[in-house]
Amino acid sequence: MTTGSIAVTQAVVTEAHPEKRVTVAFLATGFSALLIGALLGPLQAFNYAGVDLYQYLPFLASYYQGLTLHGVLNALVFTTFAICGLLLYLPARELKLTPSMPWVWGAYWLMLVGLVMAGVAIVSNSSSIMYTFYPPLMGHWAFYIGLTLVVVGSLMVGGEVIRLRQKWKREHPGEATPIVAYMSVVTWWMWMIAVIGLVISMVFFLIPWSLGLIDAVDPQLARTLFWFTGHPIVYFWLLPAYVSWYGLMPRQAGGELVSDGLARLAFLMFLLFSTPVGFHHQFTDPGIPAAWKLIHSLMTMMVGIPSLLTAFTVTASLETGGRARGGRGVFGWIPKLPWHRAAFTAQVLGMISFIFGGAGGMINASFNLNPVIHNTTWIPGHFHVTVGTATTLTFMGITFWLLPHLTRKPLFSNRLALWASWLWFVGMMVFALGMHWQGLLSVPRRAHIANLSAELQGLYSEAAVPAFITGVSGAILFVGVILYFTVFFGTLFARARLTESETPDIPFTQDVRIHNQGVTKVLDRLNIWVILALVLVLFAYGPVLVDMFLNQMPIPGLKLW
Ligand code: HAS
Ligand code: CU
Repeated sequence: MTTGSIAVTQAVVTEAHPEKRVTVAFLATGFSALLIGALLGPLQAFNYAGVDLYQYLPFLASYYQGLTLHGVLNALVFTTFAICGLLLYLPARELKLTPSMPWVWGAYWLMLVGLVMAGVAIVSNSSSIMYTFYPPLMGHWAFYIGLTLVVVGSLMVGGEVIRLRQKWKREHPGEATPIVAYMSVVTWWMWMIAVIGLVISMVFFLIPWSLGLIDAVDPQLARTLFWFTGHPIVYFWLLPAYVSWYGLMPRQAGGELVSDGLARLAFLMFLLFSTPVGFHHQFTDPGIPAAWKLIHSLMTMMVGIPSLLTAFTVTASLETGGRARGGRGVFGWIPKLPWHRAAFTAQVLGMISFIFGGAGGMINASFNLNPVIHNTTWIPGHFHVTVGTATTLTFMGITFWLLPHLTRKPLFSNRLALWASWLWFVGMMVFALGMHWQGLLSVPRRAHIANLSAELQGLYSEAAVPAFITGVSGAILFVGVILYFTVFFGTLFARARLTESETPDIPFTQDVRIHNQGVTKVLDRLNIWVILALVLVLFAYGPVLVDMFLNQMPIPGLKLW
């Protein structure tokens, strides 16, 4: 093909679907953040093996600066940008509607400005306050404003997707929202409710405080507002993966979604129960009555249920694929699944990791078990098999078909992509083993233990075996990161073009019209469910927050680095 005709083909592609370009922008920015963040990860793993590599990196002033960069780029920036791409593109294409381009590009640029502001604040070592930014640790105002802009941009994207669904509903009376759009809209509504805590904290406390407009803030109140958003944010990271597991993966396995109703119900339960559970991060905080902590603990068990439903529905759906491909017997369908395709395998490995992430989560949420593992390395162990694998490996798997779909460029190498996926999975499982185990031996999280002072040497010698295991995982993950990004950028910058028939389609599992009746109709009345979700939040947080607002104990900021 000549360059001229390539340009023409591209023009046609982007004209028909201008949302492709903004999706690529969101993904490329998000994954670039992940590249930098993930390269810092092995340093943290080696730290827990007693090997201090920070001293060799002149551009990092401290372990805590590195940890802040790692957490913010991976958990906050990568996720939010990637989700804005995925949960804009997939529902828009399913509804066959084009988003308002100036609006979503506006959101992208706003988020990019925010990212640069927060990034400069961290890199200049003015905000080594980690991704939880608890006061009284005080960062630069650019850190708080930057992150707020990233959140505002995500809300703009979410608002646009909600608008698209309303438009679709008007044009299709009597039909239920198609499933991928349904799941996406529920996720965006959940996020809209979830961010209330963070926005209040930023606008009324952290930003004015960092600008010097107020002298002091109450750490307990700020922590509570943080976790108001900080728990549901983990479902904001998880649900886009679920969208793929329910809406796309059954088709990729060659099967079908076994229950549309259960899938919708699971998402609805996330809308209701994601937010009123934040105290499970604060079981050891003073100032929150034990009874309220217990209520949040019980609600957390409720929010485990939709994931259990998911484990059932998704496995059964994959089974239909394995059987359609000739699998027989109780387990004979498993080897028949398309394990040779990286786009499939990466996501199933993400699912498997989440079995362990979920089991650990239940332990964390238990009122009586939490004190054993709180603030130990168990917690990073937990969140690397949830957001670090279930979410991230699923997003990676999605890029293996989505990038070729969006850009009409061939995947750099399916073989390398498979290697990257397996190494990421094995590396994270080994990391989680080492970190959970060290946590049980009371090794603290967020501690520069490779650099203990002379009199503390040997303090954690009991944890030598899991410490070694953790170090090994750092090496495996390093190779996994390099391979994955070779595939990612190798695809993005490829010169070769796919023909129209070679370009992968979006593997929507359900392309049938669903009548809006019965249970589906009840589940589709989202306004009512959003109101109910708000009522639950008001019940679970109202009394405690009112008390905290009325009895604030503000203290000035600290800079400990
Ligand atoms: Fe968590 C701390 C409880 C899920 C992330 N969590 C964290 C932190 C992060 C995080 C980042 O209650 C640390 C925050 C910090 O820095 O302090 N978590 C839970 C519970 C769940 C849970 C009950 N967490 C997540 C998800 C995350 C995430 C999802 C990110 C994406 N977590 C806690 C608690 C704490 C906590 C406490 C605070 C602890 C403390 O003291 O600080 C549940 O949602 C989990 C439910 C999951 C399941 C598993 C279902 C399994 C599925 C896979 C099926 C497999 C298949 C494979 C289909 C019940 C769906 C088939 C295979 C074939 C071959 C076919
Ligand atoms: Cu949580």
